[in-house]
Amino acid sequence: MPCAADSATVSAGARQRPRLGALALAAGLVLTACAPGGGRAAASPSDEPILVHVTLADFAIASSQSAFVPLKRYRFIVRNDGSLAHELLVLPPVKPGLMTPEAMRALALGVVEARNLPPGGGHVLDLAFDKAYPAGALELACHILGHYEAGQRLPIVVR
Ligand SMILES: [Cu+2]
Repeated sequence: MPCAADSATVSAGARQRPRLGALALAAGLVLTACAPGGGRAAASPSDEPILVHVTLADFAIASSQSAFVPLKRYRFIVRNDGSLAHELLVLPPVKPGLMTPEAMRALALGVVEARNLPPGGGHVLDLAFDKAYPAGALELACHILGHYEAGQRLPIVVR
């Protein structure tokens, strides 16, 4: 399967695709990952995003909340307290090696690339879930080789 080499390091894959990062930088470091029609209504002062604090470690993910509501706006404040770089993907569970990093990014509702999450680093991800996701359908995950297998995933629900 060609996926094995492709998923060897996500950071390598990310380096080949700087476009998203450049856009994120241009957008003021806020990577918005909203599905069509989901939560992109004009922000009003009374429509502040709900802050979600996500902490990455070697090799775990903790979040201030793991249950969400469709179409609400969330602002994920992501911190990497680990000694290694990590990434954060919001996507359905994917077994390691089954998908390329690119395919996972196409599937993901939101991504913070590893280059933006060095040890001690942090990043912000704005996200609105387009619909409900029952238990088992969605998770926060780091798919850098070996990290997911080591337990760096956190199931979430949207209902
Ligand atoms: Cu990781």
